[in-house]
Amino acid sequence: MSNAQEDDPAALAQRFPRGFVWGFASSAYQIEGAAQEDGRGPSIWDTFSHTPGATANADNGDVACDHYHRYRDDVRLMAELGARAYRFSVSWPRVMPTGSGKVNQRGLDFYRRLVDELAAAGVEPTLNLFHWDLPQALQDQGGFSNPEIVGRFADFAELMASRLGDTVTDWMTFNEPAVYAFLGHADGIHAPGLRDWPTAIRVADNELRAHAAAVEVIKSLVPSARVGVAVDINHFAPATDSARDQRATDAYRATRDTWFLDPFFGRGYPGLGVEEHRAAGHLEGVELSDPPPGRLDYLGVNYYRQETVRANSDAPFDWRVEPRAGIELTQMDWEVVPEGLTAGLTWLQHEYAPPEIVITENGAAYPDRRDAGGEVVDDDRVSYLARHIAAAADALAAGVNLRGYFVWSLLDNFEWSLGYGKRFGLVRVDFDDQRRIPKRSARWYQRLIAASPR
Ligand code: GBH
Repeated sequence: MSNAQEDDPAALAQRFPRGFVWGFASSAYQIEGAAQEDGRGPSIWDTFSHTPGATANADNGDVACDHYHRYRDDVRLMAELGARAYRFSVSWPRVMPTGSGKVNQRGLDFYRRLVDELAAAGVEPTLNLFHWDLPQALQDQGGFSNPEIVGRFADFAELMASRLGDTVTDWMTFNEPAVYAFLGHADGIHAPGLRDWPTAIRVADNELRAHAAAVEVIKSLVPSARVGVAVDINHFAPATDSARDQRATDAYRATRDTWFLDPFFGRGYPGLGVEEHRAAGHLEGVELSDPPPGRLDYLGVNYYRQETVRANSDAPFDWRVEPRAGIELTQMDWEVVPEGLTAGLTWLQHEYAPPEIVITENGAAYPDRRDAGGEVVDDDRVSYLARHIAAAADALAAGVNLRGYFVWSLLDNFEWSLGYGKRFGLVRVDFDDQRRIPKRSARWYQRLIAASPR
């Protein structure tokens, strides 16, 4: 599919204000590799990805994109593509091998080198503290289901803020706390691989408390810091207009998205979500009290797709998400619905009025093709990005206070349980020799950024 926005990213760029932040996003375990180097301790993702059957093809992050050794080249590449910002996460067990107590200076040195390199290249860092790779030693004490994690997380935030606060202004506490809590502790398809709803609810609660504590720590040590959190917001659509499917869709949102958003904005847990989780038995043995809000300077939004929700029955928590017949899908079988991004952003603006919103992830996996000349032809990705960036411009035009857009991702990388088969990069990585090859989409994004008003 081709239209003007794809052919002319420069015109699309004009729909964004001066100073709009264009960036790339990544996370530590998905790209760094060097899993046993320079004193790094094991994380729950090391344990999980080495568990037979846990990941596709038994893939793991031992080597990944070898970014730990190649970060200079990767920063140079981003600078060449014109990136104004780079969102990365810190591997907690690289800087604190057992998650508390002893600090690993060599691990800290890596992040110092990385942010210095970014500064020299004119790329603004956004440092995310937690993208799911909890130190295994903390998991051995219950991980995020143990309330003591709140203090441990605050100590980790203090370490990073005190060491890097002179260079890093933009901070994030958590990436997708719902994915971490629910996929990791109820569905069992992410580390630590548990299947117990009351545990997942406790994990979510402690994430919210740890977020609030970390915000205070970062702000006290780095007064100029701007602190945010990234939630994953898909566009929910009931499969039919039946009351049942509508009810399931509302319950899904309340038990998942607003389960975090309401507390973040000081409203406590949503009533409908509490009712639904309780009716489903998810709160057995859990004493729920509303967590304190964390003062957010911006809300990060990760948007990928529409989820079509169909009720299986009238029983609580009994629905399924499956693609609508005939709809355009990515390689993940995710429904491509760019208007869902506009709708989600305008909803967040009206419902919660965060000081600012940043799209902290958006992107797509496709089976990229190399043509005879060696170019990686990923027109599907170009089309996906063009339409979603246009949808972001629509949100701006509708009054959303949108400040930036981070594409997921710079590099093809370790897509968690799905391993290396799903490629989200604008830059191809040949995992045999670690060669980086900018795809057509990287050149398209480069033209967009170059044309956007500084
Ligand atoms: C975001 O997750 C993440 O922040 C990022 O790390 C990730 O790479 C990116 O999006 C793309 O997925 O089929 O059982 O393995 C979005 C939530 C979590 C959805 C992993 C897909 C795979 C579930 N994603 N999930 S499974």
